[in-house]
Amino acid sequence: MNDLSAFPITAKWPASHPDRIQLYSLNTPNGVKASIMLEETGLPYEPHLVRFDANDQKSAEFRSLHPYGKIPAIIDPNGPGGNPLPLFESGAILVYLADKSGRLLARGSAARYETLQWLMFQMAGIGPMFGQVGFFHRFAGREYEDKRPRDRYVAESKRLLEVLDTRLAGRSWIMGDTYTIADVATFPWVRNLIGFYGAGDLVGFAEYSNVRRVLEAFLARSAVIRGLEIPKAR
Ligand SMILES: N[C@@H](CCC(=O)N[C@@H](CS)C(=O)NCC(=O)O)C(=O)O
Repeated sequence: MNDLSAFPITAKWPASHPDRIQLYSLNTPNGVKASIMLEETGLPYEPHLVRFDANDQKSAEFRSLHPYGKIPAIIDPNGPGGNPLPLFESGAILVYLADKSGRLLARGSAARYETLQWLMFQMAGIGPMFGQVGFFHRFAGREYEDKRPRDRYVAESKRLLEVLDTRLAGRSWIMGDTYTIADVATFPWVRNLIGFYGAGDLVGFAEYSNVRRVLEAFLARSAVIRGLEIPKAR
């Protein structure tokens, strides 16, 4: 029997299945990276909804697991050495789940590091830049008269999309024939940019035909279809 009571987050989000990976998340582009990965791997998990409309992410219980107060975060009751492993940052979670399951990330070969390179490209480039486009185009920043901040993030996002489009030319996925955690990290953000943020025209999305093609293939995967709805705000 796994005991997770040492983790204060379990007081606010009790574990009904403490033997399973505990996922604390919401179905945002960073959140769904974790749920899609869990669905892809088939690892047993229990999702917990972190409501932004209730500021759950800022609660003391949540910040006991993630001091920055951002989703996603997990606890694996059976981490390395059989000890519970708490983890935040979606990139770290993807690498951990890939290693635990033996899926979606090569071991001990150049392909591993190339996959991590593209994962970092998402974490450090695509996520932050697309996110700022969202702020300045869709959320509070859209009221700002000065459009230079928005234009800067749009220009950076176009650079990133150009790089991604070139990479995907003649490839099924970022790593070629193999679907990896780099795809799981990247395509929820592309979907969000043109969907929820409504920035498709702004970034000239129609020009990036390879990105469009691979996004479509990604969104057709059954694990992706399920993961995009977990955990959904009710
Ligand atoms: N680098 C972090 C970013 C996480 C992040 O920005 N999460 C957003 C949702 S997509 C969040 O929790 N926002 C709530 C807040 O900032 O209060 C990761 O990839 O896990």
